[in-house]
Amino acid sequence: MNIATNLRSTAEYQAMDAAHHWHPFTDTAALNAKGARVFTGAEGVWLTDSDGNRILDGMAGLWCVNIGYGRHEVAEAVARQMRDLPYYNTFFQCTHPPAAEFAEALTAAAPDHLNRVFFTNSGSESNDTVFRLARVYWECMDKPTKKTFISRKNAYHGSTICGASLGGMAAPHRQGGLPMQGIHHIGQPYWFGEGRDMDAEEFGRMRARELEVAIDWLGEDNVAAFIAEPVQGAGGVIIPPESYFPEIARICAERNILLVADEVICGFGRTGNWWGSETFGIEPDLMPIAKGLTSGYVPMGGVFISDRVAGPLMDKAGEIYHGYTYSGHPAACAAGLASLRIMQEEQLVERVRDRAGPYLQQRWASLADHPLVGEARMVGLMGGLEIVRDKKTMERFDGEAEAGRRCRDTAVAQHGLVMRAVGDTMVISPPLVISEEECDELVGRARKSLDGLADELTRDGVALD
Ligand code: PXG
Repeated sequence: MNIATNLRSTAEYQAMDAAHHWHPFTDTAALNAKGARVFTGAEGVWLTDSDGNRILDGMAGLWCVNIGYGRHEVAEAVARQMRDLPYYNTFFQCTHPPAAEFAEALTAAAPDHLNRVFFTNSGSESNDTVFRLARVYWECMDKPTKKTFISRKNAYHGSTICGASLGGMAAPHRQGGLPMQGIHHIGQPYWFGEGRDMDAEEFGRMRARELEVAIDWLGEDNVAAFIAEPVQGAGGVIIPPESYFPEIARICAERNILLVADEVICGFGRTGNWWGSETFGIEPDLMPIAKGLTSGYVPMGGVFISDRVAGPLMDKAGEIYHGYTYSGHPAACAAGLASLRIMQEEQLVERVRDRAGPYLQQRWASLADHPLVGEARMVGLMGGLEIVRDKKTMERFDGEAEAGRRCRDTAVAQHGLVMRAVGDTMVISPPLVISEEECDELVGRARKSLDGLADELTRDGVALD
């Protein structure tokens, strides 16, 4: 609680913000008409807003505060680093202790074949880096025509031009003439949304085989890589059927296509293993990371580079003309190291795998008996819940009912719970430190939010079944 440090009223912050702050992914006019929610402090899984409300953060910020809020070890590590060496670059054959130590510690925690890490400042920059490195790799392999990336519809890979183009969401592509050239999208393994008339495993194999069809169509000599989130996060916590990734891995290997696992959300314990790639049994050639890398305390991203890719790059590429002023920023590395140590010392990943994950999964699954819920799914500590109008037919509400948006708003305003709405899919991704009691709170509040949604829809004359 640090209300005391609030120097101004909620209304004053909202007014300043409305006048001068342009928000990401926001309808600015709509936001300014009502004013932003002002957050002032946080501890563990609990946020405090400027009116003194305590809100359970079911989203770990934006899928990132894996160690939870209020870990002073991180603040102290960053402060110490800022006093010793607040900045130096890692260009021009220079390094510094936090970059070297963090690179070593991270690659020790990564799968065995990933022994190098390039640092960025965000997940988007990580994916831009992947796009460039993969193409340079194929140039080194004397296959310079291998340039196209295959991605998936409804994927999220960031907001730079390349990241937004790799992403497969229709709305961002409608603005500003995206996607850029050289990217092809195939279908996603979203069984509840798109495959319920089929056996889930059969559907998973079918969607994976779209990759083979796309490679044939584009020509194997033109395809550089396939990129996928192990579990699509922003797309609605889409957990692929078990059949999906083995088939993807087979196709990438047979067709000589790099496999990129975008672990920006799934990395650092989210799926109950250190890496989503482990959960789904794949060995990516490049692995972008961010978010849980520093638990969001300081902005940072990175790309793990496999031995397969690093070898030819080192042997043949010479200088690769790619890097960011803040690649390996000392304060970010210090934050990352401190966060990683907390995860390791407190065995947070094992905790998610063995205790918190199974506990919340079972509690979350209990929501499936709610009249508005078509499916409640979860892996590790990331969950999705499908709101439906008719539980028997799984028919959804039409978009105008705005069921997801209403549920989210009710959750935060009436029941003190942050959930995300992806259309009519509610998603959660709480800090990995969430206790069993807090899991109960989360699910209890989610249920009340669903009840509130039902009342609101009835009141507004939306037909329920
Ligand atoms: N890849 C994945 C898989 C992501 O989830 C990015 C890349 C881009 O990271 P940066 O750090 O550039 O934002 C992300 C980010 C949402 C939401 O509403 C999700 C993200 C970002 C913002 C909002 O679910 N994921």
